[in-house]
Amino acid sequence: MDNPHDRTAFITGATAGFGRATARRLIDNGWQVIATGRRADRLDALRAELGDALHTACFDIRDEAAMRAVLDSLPERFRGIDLLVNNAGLAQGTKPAQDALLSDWKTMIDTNVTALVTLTHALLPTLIARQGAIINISSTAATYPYTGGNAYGGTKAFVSQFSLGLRADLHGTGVRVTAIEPGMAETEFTVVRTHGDQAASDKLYGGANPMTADDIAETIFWVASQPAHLNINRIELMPTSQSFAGFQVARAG
Ligand code: NDP
Ligand code: 8X3
Repeated sequence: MDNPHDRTAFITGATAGFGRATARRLIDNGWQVIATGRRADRLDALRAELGDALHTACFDIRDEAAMRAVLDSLPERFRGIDLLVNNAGLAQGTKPAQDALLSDWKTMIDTNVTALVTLTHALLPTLIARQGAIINISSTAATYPYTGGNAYGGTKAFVSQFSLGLRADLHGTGVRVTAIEPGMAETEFTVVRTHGDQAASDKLYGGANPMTADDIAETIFWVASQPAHLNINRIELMPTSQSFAGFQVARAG
């Protein structure tokens, strides 16, 4: 965006990880931010840290009525949203499909897909009116399957393809859309994925020298800082320590 001053970003999932780091990065660079999440204490701490440029909204993003109430009650100063960062999301479970919990799959679909499209749909009129931008946080899991990735990868494939579909539909409106597809990054993501099992969480990314939340915030900030004539369609990024494996082969005998 040409002039970051007086620009407003709506960031979902700003109580931790990528979303919180992005709120800091944008406000440091003159933006106003609406920060959301379920943990009120985290939002209060962020407000105390970042001051008046931050507006907080505490709600479960799966709760459509709560989401709409938040949008309807935004202070006047925060109503002109120029950037939607659809970041709130999670993985739950690491087991193969046949051992996975259906409840985990439903939680991921409700959060990563249904809530994301609901919020996007609600904010499209504002974003079109302001020729704004949407940055959707997808994952390398959208493209590269791995054992235990099942429904999580499916939700992120949706996010990446939905981003491209939005690009097509918003053609000519001036609204830009980007999917950011990170690989392993150190946040609370793995603790959530393992349902709070710290030892199991440590094993997932332990010793891997993963990316940081600031790496992703920097990427989001870079995308949001491009001039209006330039749309970054998608960015895939990984730690240097992560790359690709071959196909599995189950051999007879
Ligand atoms: P964190 O667990 O650190 O942060 C997740 C954020 O999402 C939190 O602020 C959390 O807030 C919010 N959130 C989750 N569920 C809900 C909900 N039901 N309602 C409202 N907010 C919710 O993870 P990351 O920062 O790593 O994850 C951010 C995004 O990046 C996710 O979409 C994730 O899938 C994606 N991603 C992560 C990667 C990684 O390796 N870390 C790699 C690729 C993509 P609260 O709990 O307070 O509600
Ligand atoms: C998170 C990255 O590789 O753990 O989206 O699925 S991965």
